[in-house]
Amino acid sequence: MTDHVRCPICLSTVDWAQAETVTLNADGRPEPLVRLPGEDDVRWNHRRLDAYRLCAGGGEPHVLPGRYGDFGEPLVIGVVGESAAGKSHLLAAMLGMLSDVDRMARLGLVVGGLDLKLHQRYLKDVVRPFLDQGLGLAGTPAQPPEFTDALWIHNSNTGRSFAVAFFDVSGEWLADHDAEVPFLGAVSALVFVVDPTRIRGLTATGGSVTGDPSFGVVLDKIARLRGVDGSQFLPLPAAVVIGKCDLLRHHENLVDRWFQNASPDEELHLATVEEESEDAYAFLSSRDARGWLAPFVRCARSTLHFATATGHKAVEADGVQRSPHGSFAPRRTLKPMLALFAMCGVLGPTDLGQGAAG
Ligand SMILES: Nc1nc2c(ncn2[C@@H]2O[C@H](COP(=O)(O)OP(=O)(O)O)[C@@H](O)[C@H]2O)c(=O)[nH]1
Ligand SMILES: [Mg+2]
Ligand SMILES: [Zn+2]
Repeated sequence: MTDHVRCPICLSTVDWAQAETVTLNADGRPEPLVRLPGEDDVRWNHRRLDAYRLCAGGGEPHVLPGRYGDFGEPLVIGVVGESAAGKSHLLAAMLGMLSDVDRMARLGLVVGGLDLKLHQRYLKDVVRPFLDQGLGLAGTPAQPPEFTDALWIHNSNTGRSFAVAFFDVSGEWLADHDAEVPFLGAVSALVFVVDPTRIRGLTATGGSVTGDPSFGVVLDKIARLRGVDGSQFLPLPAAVVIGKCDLLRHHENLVDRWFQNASPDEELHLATVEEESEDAYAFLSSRDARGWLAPFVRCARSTLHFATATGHKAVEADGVQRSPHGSFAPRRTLKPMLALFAMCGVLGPTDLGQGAAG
């Protein structure tokens, strides 16, 4: 157990052993949860299933998942990109893949919810309607970043467990609240989502040639926060994902080859990450989209990927986005997350490429 855990909501350090155990009442307010005299482990553990830990670090008291600090320094993964880049759909697809017990087992991983209520609600309200019923996700409200989901991940090859929290940041919020994104001070790794529809000339004649402004905002802020604004590299792993690749396929050889003969098992095979990164780098450079390479250039360790969260364009009826085929079919969304896991130590170096052999 770590002594102190950095709260990603307010950035204060929480003395984990001392942090008060609470539950949330019907109004969402924290109420202390105390062990009754003589209460045995079975009952106490049961009552603690939905428990949180209180962070009294300043401002409104807020809570962290009950086991957030139980496994060493938690991993905080943020998803960055301008509004409508495809962050929420990509994250939902990634978390859907991480809930695939069989695939995870082939990597030696056991994955579960850290905050069980939040995890179940996210799967039920977001991931399943998206993957099973083909319902698009509503736009992320412009509000401070919140935990989208928090997972407990155990690697049975290394015997290590991790708490992993995911943050989905509203693009509008980031643009207007430059100074108010505290979770960046606690972030351990980032997923940068490149939206090809914003790159001039790729899917339409309009678009930008200078890159996604939110990338620069986040990179500069992290450089400041870490006190490394003078150095060349940021000590932060990053996966840069060229999303919405369904809109690019069939025109672009460098993209197509990653979707053509790739079986679902190939996604578990990390040995191709370097080659995919080279192709994605070559693709963006050759299409005057070097601006989107900023995270790759500035982060000390980074990978580049091609992915599609929906597999095809959604159709809109009565204000609701639906899949024309009844379900969305994400492709290559797991690999960027696995690459990040490898960079963060969740997957050991010996896990790289192991899935393909299983
Ligand atoms: N064609 C296509 N559209 C996508 C994909 N992912 C997201 N979109 C669309 O892009 C829009 C914005 O997606 P969203 O995830 O809400 O973006 P966010 O604001 O970055 O969270 C929505 O209309 C989605 O249907 C994809 O993989 N392919
Ligand atoms: Mg969103
Ligand atoms: Zn806090």
